[in-house]
Amino acid sequence: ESIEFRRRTDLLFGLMDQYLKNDVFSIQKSIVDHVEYTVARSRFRFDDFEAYQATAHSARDRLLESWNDTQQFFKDRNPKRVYYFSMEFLMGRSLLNSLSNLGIKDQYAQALKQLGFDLEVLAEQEIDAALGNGGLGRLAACFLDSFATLDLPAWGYGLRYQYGLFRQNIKDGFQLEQPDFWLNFGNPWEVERVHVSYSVKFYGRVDEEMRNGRSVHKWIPGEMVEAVAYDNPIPGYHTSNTINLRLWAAKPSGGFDMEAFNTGDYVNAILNKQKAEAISSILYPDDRSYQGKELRLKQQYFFVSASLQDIVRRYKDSHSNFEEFSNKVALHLNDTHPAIAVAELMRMLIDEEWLEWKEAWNIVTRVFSLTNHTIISESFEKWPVELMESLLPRHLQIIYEINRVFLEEAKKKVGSDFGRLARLSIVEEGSVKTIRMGNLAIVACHSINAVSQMHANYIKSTLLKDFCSIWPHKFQSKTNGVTQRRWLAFGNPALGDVITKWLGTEAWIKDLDIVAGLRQHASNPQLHAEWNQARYQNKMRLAQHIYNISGIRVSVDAMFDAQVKRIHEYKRQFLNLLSIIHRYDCIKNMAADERKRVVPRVCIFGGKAPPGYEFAKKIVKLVHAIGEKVNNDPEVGDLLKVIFIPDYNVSVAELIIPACDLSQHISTPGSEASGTGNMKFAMNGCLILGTLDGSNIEIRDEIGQENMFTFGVVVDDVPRLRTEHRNFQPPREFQRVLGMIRDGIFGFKDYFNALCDAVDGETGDYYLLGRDFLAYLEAQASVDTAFVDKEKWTEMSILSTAGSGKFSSDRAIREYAEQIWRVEPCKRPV
Ligand code: CR6
Repeated sequence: ESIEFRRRTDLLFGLMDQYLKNDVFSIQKSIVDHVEYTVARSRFRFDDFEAYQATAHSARDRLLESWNDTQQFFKDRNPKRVYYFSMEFLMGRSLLNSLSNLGIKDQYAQALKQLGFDLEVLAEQEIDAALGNGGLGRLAACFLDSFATLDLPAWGYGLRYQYGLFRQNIKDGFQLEQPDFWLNFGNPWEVERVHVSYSVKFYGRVDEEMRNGRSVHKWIPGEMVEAVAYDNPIPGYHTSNTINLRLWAAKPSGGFDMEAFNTGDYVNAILNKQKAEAISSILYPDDRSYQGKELRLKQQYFFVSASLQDIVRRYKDSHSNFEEFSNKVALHLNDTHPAIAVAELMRMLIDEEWLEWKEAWNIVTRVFSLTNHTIISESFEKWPVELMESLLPRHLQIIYEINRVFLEEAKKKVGSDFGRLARLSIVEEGSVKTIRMGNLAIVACHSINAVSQMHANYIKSTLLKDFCSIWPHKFQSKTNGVTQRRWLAFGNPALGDVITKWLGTEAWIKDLDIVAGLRQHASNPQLHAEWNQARYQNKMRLAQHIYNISGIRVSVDAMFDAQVKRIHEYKRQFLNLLSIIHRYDCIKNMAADERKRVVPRVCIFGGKAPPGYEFAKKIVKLVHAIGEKVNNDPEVGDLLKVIFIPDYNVSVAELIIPACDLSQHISTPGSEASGTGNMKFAMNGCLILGTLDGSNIEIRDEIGQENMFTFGVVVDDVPRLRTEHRNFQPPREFQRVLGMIRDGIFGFKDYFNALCDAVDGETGDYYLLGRDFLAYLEAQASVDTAFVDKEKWTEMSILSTAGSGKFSSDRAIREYAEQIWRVEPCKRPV
C-alpha cells in the first residue's frame, strides 16, 4: 500500500505543472479552452457573452489556485480566524476586480485584444451579484476586499439568494419591480461544494430527560433542510492570499421525512420538499424596517446554523476540547440579523458538546461581537414568542434562560428600577410577547460598535442608553470605510493614474493615507490640467450613458450633481427636488441676460424605492415628472436637466461616482448612521453637499470645512424642533414650490399630495425639510459660486481626494482586527 501511495504521490507531483502561467499566450490558451470545454462553443466562433464566460472561468482557475493554497496555509498555521456573518453581501461584478487584484488585468486585456475582444466590453456582460440592499451589504463586500488585502484569516458567511435585490424598471416614470434572475446564465465566480453540507432543523418539540444526573434536552425537529456550501474566492490586492465567502443554498433534505412517501401522496410530498428551497430564494428588499415574516427568521437561522456547524467542525479538526475556542474563533454579527447565532452556539455547546451552561456562556460571550447600523429602534428585529416557540423551540428555552441570568445580574446594578429592567429585558411583554434580538445580541457580545462617531454618541444616549449605563466598556465606534481599489483605482483608472503620477507611487492602493501627499500639489496648474482631463473623460462616459438610456443630451460643461442612494424620506431626495423646482422657477422668471449667469446643472438621481414604500415610489415618479417638464422646456435648455438613472446598483455606481462634480448627502441629522456613498464620492474628487449627519462630520473634519458644503440644523436641536413644528411658519419659497406641485405644474395633480402633506400638513414635517430649506438654498448658491471659479473648484476637488485616507475600509478593518477581534495577518508566502 505504501509503495502504491508513493507511486501516486510521485505521479501527482509530476502532474503538478506548477501554477497556471500568466503570459499572454497561456491566458489565450486557457480562455479558448474554456470556450470549448466549459462553454461548449466552437473556438472559432463565440460571441461577447461566451467570451466573457470563458474569460471568467479562466480567471477563476487562477483564483482557485490561490484560494486552495491560502486555505491550506491557514489550516497549517491555525491562527485565530474571524468569521463575518452577514445577511447581505452586495458584491457587484467580479471580472475586472479579480483580474486587477491578481495583477493580471493588462495581460488579459492584451490576450483578448489579439483574439478580437475588448476586455472592458466583456466586463459589461457580467450581471451584478446584488445580494444586498444598500450600504450595509456593500460595506460587507468592501470589508471582504480589505480582509483579503490585509492578509487576515477571515471568512464571510451568508446566504446564496436565488434572486438578488429586485431590478428597477421604469414605466411612464413609475417604478416597476422585476425579479433579479442573476443565476440564470450560471455564475462562474462560485464553486458548489456538494460535499460540504449540513442539516438544519426547524419546528418540532423538545424532550427532556435525565442522564447521569444531568437534565438533557433533545430537540426532535419537525422539518429538516440541507444547507449546501457555495464558495466565492475573494482575492486580495498584491498579495497571494485569497479568502473565502461561503454562501449557503437550501436544498431538500434527503433521508428525512421518508414517511411522507408512504402516505400515497407522492406529488405533495415532492412539492413540500421544494418548499425547502424557498429559504434561500429571496433577499428581503428593505434594510431599515423588519417585517416579522417567518421566512426571514428561517433564513437567519438557516445560514447561522450551517455556518456554526461548519466553524465548529473546522475547530474540532484540530482541537479535542473547547478550551481554545475563543482564542481561535471570533464571530462577528453584521447587524442583529444573525443574532440567533447566540442561542444556536449555546445550544450546540450544551446539547451536543455537553458543556455546562456556565462554560458555554463563557465561550459565547468571548467570541461574539456586533455592529449596529441603525439609529431607529424599529429596525431592531423582534420576533413573536409564539413564532419562535414553534420554529425554534429549544432556542426559546435557551433565550429565556439567558434572560433570567442576565436580569438577575442587572438587578444588582440597577436595583429595582423595574422600568429600566423591562427595557433591558430580552423579552418584551405586551399584547404580543416578543423576543428582542438586539437585546439578545447586546447581552452576549463583548463589543458592540457603531459605524461613525456621531452614530456612537447618538445611540449611547438614546437606543442603547440603558445598556450603556451598565456596560459602558462594551460600546465603541468604528467609522465605516470603502475599498479604494474598487471605488478609485479600478473604477476610475484615469484619475488613479494621475494620483499615482503625482504621488510618485502606487502604494496608495494599499495605504490610502498616502493620498494626503496630493495636498502639496493642490494648486499646481499642471496637476489641475491632468486632474480635470481625467474627470472630463469620466463625464463624457456618463453623458453617453445618459443619452443611451434617455435620449437626452447633457452638456459635460454643466455641473454634474448627483444624489444616488436608496430612496427614503430621511435621505430627503424630496428636499433636493424642491430646490430643483425652485431653480427652475427662478430661471423661468429671469430676463434673458440674467440667465447667462446661471450655472448649468445636470441633476442626477438614482436609487431603488422599497417596493412597499409608497412615499419613496412617489419620489421616483416626481423626479420623472419634473424631468419631463424641465428637460423639454426650450427656455431652460442646458441650464437645467433632471435625469433619473434606473436600476442603481454597484456597476451603475462605478459609472456615476467618478463623473460627478457634486454629490448630495442631505439626511436629517440623527438619521443616517454613517453613509458610505459620501466616502466614495469624496475619494474621487467630487465635492460633498451635506448635512451634519453620520460620517459627513468626519469627512468635513478630514478634508476641511472649506472644501465641502454643509448646511442645516444640528442633531441636538432636532428633537426640540420636531416638537415645535406648530409654531413654525415655513418660508415663502418653500410654500411656493409645494404650491407648484399641488397645482399640477408637473402633471399628476393629486398624486403628489401625500408628499406635500408630509412636509406641510398636520403631521408636522418630521424630517424638517421646511426648517432646512433656506439654509439649503444658500448652500446651493455657494456651490454655484464656487463652481464658476474653476481653479478654486479643482483645488477643492484635489483636497477632497487628499483628505479621504481615513475612509478606506483597510483602516476600518485594521481597527476591528486589533481592537475587537484580536486577529492578526497570516500572509501566505509567494
Ligand atoms: N441603510 C445605514 O443606514 C450605513 C450603512 C452601513 C445602514 C447607513 O447609514 O452607512 O448601514 N443601515 O453601515 C442599515 O442597513 C440597517 C444602511 O445601509
